[in-house]
Amino acid sequence: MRTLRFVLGDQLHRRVSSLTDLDPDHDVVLLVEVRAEATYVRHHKQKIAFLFSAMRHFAAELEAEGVAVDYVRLDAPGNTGSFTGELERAIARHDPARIVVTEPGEWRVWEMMQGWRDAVPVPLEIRDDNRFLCPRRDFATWAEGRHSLRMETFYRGMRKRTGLLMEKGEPVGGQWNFDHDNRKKLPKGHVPPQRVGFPPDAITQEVIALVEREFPDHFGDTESFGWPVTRVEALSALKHFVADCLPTFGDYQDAMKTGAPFLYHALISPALNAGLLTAEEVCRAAERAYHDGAAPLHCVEGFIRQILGWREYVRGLYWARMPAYAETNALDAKRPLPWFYWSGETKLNCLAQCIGETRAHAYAHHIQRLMVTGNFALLAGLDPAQVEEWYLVVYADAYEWVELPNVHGMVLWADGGVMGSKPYAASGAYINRMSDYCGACAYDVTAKAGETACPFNYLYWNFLIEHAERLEPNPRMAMPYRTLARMDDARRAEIVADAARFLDGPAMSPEAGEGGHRMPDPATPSRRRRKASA
Ligand code: FAD
Ligand code: DLZ
Ligand code: SF4
Repeated sequence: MRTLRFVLGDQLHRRVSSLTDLDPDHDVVLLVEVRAEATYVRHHKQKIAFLFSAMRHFAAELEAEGVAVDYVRLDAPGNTGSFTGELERAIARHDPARIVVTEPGEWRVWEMMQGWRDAVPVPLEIRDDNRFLCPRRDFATWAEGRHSLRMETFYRGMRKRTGLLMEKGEPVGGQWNFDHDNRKKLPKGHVPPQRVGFPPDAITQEVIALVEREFPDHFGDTESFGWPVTRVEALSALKHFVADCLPTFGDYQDAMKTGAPFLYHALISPALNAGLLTAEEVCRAAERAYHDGAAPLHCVEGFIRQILGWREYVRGLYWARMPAYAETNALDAKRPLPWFYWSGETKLNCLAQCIGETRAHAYAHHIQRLMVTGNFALLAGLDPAQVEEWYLVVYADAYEWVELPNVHGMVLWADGGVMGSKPYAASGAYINRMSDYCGACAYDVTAKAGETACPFNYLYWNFLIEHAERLEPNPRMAMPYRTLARMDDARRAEIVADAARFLDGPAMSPEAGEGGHRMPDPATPSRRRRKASA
């Protein structure tokens, strides 16, 4: 019996559930490069190049094993440009008795797959994605009946379930969370480690040329491409991180430094999200470093929490709450995304730095995403759908299952508190404490009012004033609202006037400016992701 095994571009693991019972003598593995997936948002060029290269390498590895692979390139004659079209063509070519696929990461593809049940003439089996540590249904059971879903509670359950950093049923070191030991500012003159990159081989060079030719108007540059594109490279990236960065990871997890985009971060999210690594093996590698005395507990626990906690949690939350989750707008934010999010051309140096690095590397680390581009979007009241689309476009690791909860919930508080008990709003003081950006900025981070004051400062208080009805009763917001209550009417009026001047001024224009980056009209965002592109 011939089975057609359809592997999506972010499922590139030899033991992914759709391949576990692969019969090399009869089965065919299908991989397809399709225009619809590359353009449902205008992904960063490095993301498309990374994925196409990883897909081509994965196909070559399967073929080397003796597996029959049907690989459809983007420019292959007759390529219909969609998953559904390519599946139909492959059925006609191979006449399989059944189709096996692993559930997709994104809701819009899940909806598309449901349509396949009626559209294709052979039985279709959709299997659970075994690359995650918490199956969707287990998360759904945990989430049932809860309004707010706190990560910390979920994380402790996952520690018990996996035994990671556990000893006789108790957390190693007597504590679940060592966050108070983390998050230091980088000392002056500190030199971060040299990071290992993976220069493009012939396959990657070929896909970079393809991407530059086929998607010239997409965001981002390809010159600095250095992502691991095979499992061997991804394991080598993990090894480098564990040896050279994990022992310091926690300490400088939140620090930001001009010209040092990667610091002590793992740089594994594109590989992890595409299947080149599994969450389990990454967490076990970090745990082993602790037991071998190669990395301290606060760094190892901090790192494992990101993957076993945050990553599994956002994925569970996405599937438990979609599609309604994406539709809420608790703070009624409506302002269009300013053009500088694409061009990086802004006088706010922190934003210019983070956006510039994002364009160059398809990467920004967590605090840049949360406390710079995210914090600004929250304080400026940017439209959640436009901000979410931006985050889905710009990073090599972006897929809706992980982007949406982080942006909609954690950053914009558009879910009204399902994910976080309060918005992560901060003034310029936070950015100044955790980075060296302010020293080179046109604005004065210590000034509170007027044209030269750091916009984060008055936007922060303006945000609290604007959303007082909603946020003031929240006990976790009591401290800032007490400070606000001490401000007299004249000071409040000054804050509101400064914010209006800035938000209604030319700096916030959504229109493409002179010398901007080549991006098509931002006012007509590419097709919104939840619509199936069959
Ligand atoms: P490290 O900082 O070294 O962390 C290790 C790993 O932990 C990451 O590789 C990642 O797998 C996991 N992780 C850490 N934080 C999170 C989190 N909040 N959610 C899920 N996983 C996490 N991550 C994505 O993979 N794709 C996204 O599209 C994405 N969008 C984000 C948007 C916003 C607004 C924010 C605040 C965070 C987002 N993240 C996203 C999470 C996080 O920023 C990235 O996973 C991380 O920066 C990737 O770099 P790294 O591998 O060097 O991570
Ligand atoms: C992101 C992406 C891109 C750019 N291109 C392809 C592709 O050509 N073929 C493919 O199989 N997958 C691609 N992907 C990943 C899919 O978008 C991903 O599988 C779905 O979003 C589900 O997570
Ligand atoms: Fe950003 Fe304000 Fe610092 Fe400038 S002064 S870098 S705008 S936080």
